[in-house]
Amino acid sequence: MSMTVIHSIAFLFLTAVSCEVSNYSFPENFQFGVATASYQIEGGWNEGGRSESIWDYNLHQNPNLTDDKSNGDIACDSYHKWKEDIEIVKNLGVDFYRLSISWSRILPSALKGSELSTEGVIYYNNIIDELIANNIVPYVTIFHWDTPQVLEFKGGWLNETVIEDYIYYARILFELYGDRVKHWITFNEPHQICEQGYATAEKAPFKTLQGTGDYLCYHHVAIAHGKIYRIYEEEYKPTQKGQVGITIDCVFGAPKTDTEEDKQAAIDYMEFQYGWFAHPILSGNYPPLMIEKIGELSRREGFPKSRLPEFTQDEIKIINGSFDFLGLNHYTTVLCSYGGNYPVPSHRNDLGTIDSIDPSWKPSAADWLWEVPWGLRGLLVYIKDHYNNPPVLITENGWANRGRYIHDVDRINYMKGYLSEVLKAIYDDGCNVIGYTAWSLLDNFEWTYGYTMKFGLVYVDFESENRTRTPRDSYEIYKKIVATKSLQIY
Ligand code: GBH
Repeated sequence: MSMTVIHSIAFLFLTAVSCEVSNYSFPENFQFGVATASYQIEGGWNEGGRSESIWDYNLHQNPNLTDDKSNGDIACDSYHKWKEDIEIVKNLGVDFYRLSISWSRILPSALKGSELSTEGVIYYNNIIDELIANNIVPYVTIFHWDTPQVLEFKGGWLNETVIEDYIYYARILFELYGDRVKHWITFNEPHQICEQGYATAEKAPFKTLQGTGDYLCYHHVAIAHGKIYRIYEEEYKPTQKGQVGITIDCVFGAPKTDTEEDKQAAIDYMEFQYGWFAHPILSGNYPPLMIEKIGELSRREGFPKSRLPEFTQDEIKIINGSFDFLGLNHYTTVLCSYGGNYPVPSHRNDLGTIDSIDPSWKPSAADWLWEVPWGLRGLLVYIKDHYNNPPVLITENGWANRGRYIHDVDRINYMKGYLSEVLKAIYDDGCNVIGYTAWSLLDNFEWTYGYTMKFGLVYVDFESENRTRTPRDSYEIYKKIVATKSLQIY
């Protein structure tokens, strides 16, 4: 027997026995895709007149912000290798490619009214044309965390004038690319933009305004989202006929035990961690529980009014129902109970629960990611039950490891397990799930983990000047899943 045969048998065995997969097939119109984000893959940080984003600026100032003292100056070098990337997407056979656009590459001066960068415009134009020529539908995220630093100098998402700057930028994208791009995602993960960016300082711009800056940030993000949704609906949709959604991430919260107290803790968790973002868009305002609790705590802390801002009636009208599909990024689950010792004020203190994990859950290389496939089903059912079964597009899901790890059995098992739960949610629970996106196409700049954390279906050698790409086993397996719309691939 040759080595390759022995290897394939071992590989088959490992992937076949380790999890039970669903017998259902994905619906005919179910869409499969793969995702990346501009700062994480592009590099070319100052090419074609691009200005610094908050990530460039902060990491240039302080390399110690990342585990490996790295930054996205070169990353996967997709600024030069975009054609090769699209070839890899094409061979994967997916229906769509979710990419994001770098604001400061399109508008180096960023402010409303500022000039376009011709080279930046051409870069994305080429990508969009090449995708379409290869029968891959482009799904474009307008904002994936890379605020132009110019805007951050005036307060970033804490200053309401950013709403008009964002609208100016998004309109330009509709004008430039809307003839060919029919799927727009306004924001990626407002939770991380606002909580990690302005409260816990885990992401750029690394601010620590706990329990205030986070709420103000999302208030502006929600208004910007609602306004641009209505602008598209009125001015572009009649001719361009596309769809606009937002991507909200959620770590599912389940009760730690089946006591009434823990069950209530999990309900509070979901309202504060998901409802904070989803409720305004799906139901018109912040969850009543948040309004009440944060109002009460703010008064006790001596604030003259609630730290959670209030929407006007007009804003509520604009934001309520501002989606054609609901993007969902989901990776993991936690168990909830009351307690915890948090700074006052802070969002976590407002919530008042503590997260734990079940020791039987399989850990990934990332300290926040455990394999808990049933959590995805629980979350999909939660969304269906609380928000009238909206069309949900899973815009990210994936597994972290370290090193080259081409035979990534862990990632394959994770993907099959989570996709099985998607099938159960669709057929057994009646959830309206319209598609699934693997994060990520390539190993890339994983924010403060730098290049130490790998999410790619494709390994990238960051030591090589060429940033050589090598598909992992998970790439081949996902390809089969996509081609057969089934998990029974052996
Ligand atoms: C996504 O965010 C991003 O959209 C993407 O850019 C990124 O590369 C990918 O995931 C992989 O990380 O327990 O307080 O540490 C994932 C969002 C990040 C949400 C980690 C939960 C843990 C919070 N998740 N976070 S904490």
